[in-house]
Amino acid sequence: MTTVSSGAGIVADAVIPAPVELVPAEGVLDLTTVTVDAADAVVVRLAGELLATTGASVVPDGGTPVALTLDATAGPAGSSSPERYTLTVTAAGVTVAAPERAGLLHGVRTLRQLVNAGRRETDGPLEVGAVVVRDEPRYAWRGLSLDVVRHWFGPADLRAVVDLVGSYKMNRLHLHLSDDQGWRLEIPSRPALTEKSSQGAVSGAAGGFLGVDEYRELQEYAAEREIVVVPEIDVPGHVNAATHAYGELTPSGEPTDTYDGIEVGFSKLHIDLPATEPFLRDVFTDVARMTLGPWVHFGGDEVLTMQPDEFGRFVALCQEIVTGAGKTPVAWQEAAGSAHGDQSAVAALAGEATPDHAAPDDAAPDDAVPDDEEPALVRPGTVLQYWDTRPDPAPFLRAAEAGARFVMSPADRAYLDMKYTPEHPLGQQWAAFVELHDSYDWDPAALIEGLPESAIEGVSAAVWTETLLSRDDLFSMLLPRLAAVAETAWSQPGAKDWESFRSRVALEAATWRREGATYHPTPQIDW
Ligand code: TNX
Repeated sequence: MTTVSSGAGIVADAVIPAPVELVPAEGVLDLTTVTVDAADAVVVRLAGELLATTGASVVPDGGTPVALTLDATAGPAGSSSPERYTLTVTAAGVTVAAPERAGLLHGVRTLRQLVNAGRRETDGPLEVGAVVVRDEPRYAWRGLSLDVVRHWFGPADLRAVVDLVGSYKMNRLHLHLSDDQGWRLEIPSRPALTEKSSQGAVSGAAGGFLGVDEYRELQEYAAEREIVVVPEIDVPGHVNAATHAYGELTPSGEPTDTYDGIEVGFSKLHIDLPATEPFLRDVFTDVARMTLGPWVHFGGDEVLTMQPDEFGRFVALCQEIVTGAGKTPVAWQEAAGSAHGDQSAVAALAGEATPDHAAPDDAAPDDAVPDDEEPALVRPGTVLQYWDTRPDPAPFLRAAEAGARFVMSPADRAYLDMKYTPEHPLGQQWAAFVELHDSYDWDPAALIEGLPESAIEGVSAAVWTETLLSRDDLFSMLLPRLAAVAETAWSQPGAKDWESFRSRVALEAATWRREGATYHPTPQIDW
């Protein structure tokens, strides 16, 4: 990226994630009063809302013109990304050109950061230096995975998260909606899930759930901002909320007790019980029907006490149901057929780390490890979310060959529930301490040796909420690290620069302060 500071108070190097190309020019534009013009009324409204957060007055006409136009020739030379855009600021006005509405919003997001950077805290002038930005993302999937089970975050918090994610041009919000402690999405065909299992959370905290209408409204709110909600119902492990609601899912027929601890890996479904397949069909068919986006995540992680054969049957069945319901399946990396077979990897992870990831007593025997001849479990197009960087890469290469796509969430970089440092009051530490630089300085294409870059769909930060009780707790783990993961997902490796990022984060923090967003003041930044 070209980076220049052009004159008093006008900061060009202020954009997170770093754009492909940013060329400052002569002149300054006043944005105290703006008038947005676009063919699409929703785009006009959203652009107005975004620009109003800078302090600009948005008026129907007569303000500084901000013209948003669909234009297939926009973006960096040779770009074919549907999200590309060109932002042009001259002394006369602003234009954003993009082939699709996502690019129009991205251009306005960039403009907003440029205005905010010049303005710093509350008092600076509402102006921006002349500039041309041509930009496109490196990866199509740039997301945040959020656990709303261990602690419940309701619609207002989720809308705030959508806004935050969007401000860094991320476009997926993956919600972890079921686990041992609670069930967070109304399923019309299985009402007991939320009637009996939605009210708990970790350590007796209050639960909650999204009703059918709330779920639709949240997705619509996100979709307006070009963010797709990806729902996760986690099976065949992490299912105590389900077995509490429906005793027929357990071998004894008795419902399990509620659970409010933070251990993982102890609960599971049983493929051969007569109630299991109808349950999965009902749940995933309803979730697919209620979901606006193309993906449904069926979990598949940390099933520590299941034989590989049974696990493989679950993976096949879930993919069949989700695909049959018209959606693309997403699953944690275990669905590639490695970690569930190679219990040594999971047990090692557990043993070294914390008792919360305790090794199971009845882990599968070593001879359960699939050999190289075994066919991949995943279907072409299935998206695998990669989190544990330790297992043998062979099953992932096999999955890629079978047509699987990869979303990278390496726990030691992108798990934003990890403590920043040993002293950090919130978070866990089983994967690593993850300071800002750790979440910045990694390459998604270098994680799995031998994986072709073409198999990488993108990057997702993830935040698990065992220790996070409030929106402030959550935001203090997301900020500033979400900005680092967003840049890793959007920007080409050559456009990333840690020293530049440090100064851009410091500028961005003025916006967080002004908008009341809690962030962690890591000593790695000169705030
Ligand atoms: C692992 S990584 C989990 C979650 C926990 C998290 C805590 C993965 C797919 N599952 O169940 O909440 O660790 O950091």
